[in-house]
Amino acid sequence: MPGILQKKLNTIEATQILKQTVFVLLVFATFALHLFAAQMIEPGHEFKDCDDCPIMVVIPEGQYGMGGPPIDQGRPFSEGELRLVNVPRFSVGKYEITVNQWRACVNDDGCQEIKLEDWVEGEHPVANISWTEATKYTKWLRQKTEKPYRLLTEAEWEYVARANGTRARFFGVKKEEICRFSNVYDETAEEVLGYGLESLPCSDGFEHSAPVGTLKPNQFGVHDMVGNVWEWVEDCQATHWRNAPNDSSARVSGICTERAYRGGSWLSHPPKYLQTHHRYKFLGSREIDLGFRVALSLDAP
Ligand SMILES: [Ca+2]
Ligand SMILES: [Ca+2]
Repeated sequence: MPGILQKKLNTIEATQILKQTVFVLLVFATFALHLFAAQMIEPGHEFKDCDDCPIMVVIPEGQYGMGGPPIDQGRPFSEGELRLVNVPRFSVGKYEITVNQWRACVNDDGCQEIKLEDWVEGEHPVANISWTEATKYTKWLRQKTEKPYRLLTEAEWEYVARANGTRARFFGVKKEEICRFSNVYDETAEEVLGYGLESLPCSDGFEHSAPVGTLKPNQFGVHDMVGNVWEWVEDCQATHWRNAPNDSSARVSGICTERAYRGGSWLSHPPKYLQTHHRYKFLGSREIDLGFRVALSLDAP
């Protein structure tokens, strides 16, 4: 009997040790998961959801005055007052969507072939695509990743372009230095293309579009917000900010056959750099210097 009792005691002790070990492992795993999740949403964190997917950057939450301050040169009179916008933490494409990324969508029958200009290579931003076609890409990305990828809203776009800057025109960068961050209609472009447009007083080295990420990123680690190609965003046409959402969501009322686009291009010269002025195009329009990038909310299911 004492032997059987001892065996039972040993079994109970072993079971308790096993339970304690499992408990400690579970606590450790939970802590590690929380730590990993926290790092995933840390501003500046980069990730991508598949091999062909765009690299995303986590953008910090914040609040800013959307629109041009009265002191901004070239500020349109019709723009109205600055409006306070609250932006939750979200993620945005580090680069514009490239031709190679578009081709991945074409190969999966999610997007249609596009006409490429002679100078365009695989890592150049895709252009010559309409707003409707850009949203087919985001639909393909949603199906591929099972995550709600989408275009940026106009408020998100401006928040990322400013990257904590207070000025809207050039987003606080001196025009003599804009070529360090942006592929614009610069001295190189005027020298090679000779369109007779007023060029910006600097040289970025590209007369057409440039491979994405060639120039320096902004304070949020995002490239080519200003220049390279203009970028389609979600919002519908409206004449002023009044009644626009202040939570950085898109305005989807108004004239929705016209959609907003932002940011300037390799073909943009100073008068087109009035960044806060509303610009809209018919959603079926295609331009050789108009592309897009994508966004993904972090609180999305
Ligand atoms: Ca240029
Ligand atoms: Ca751009």
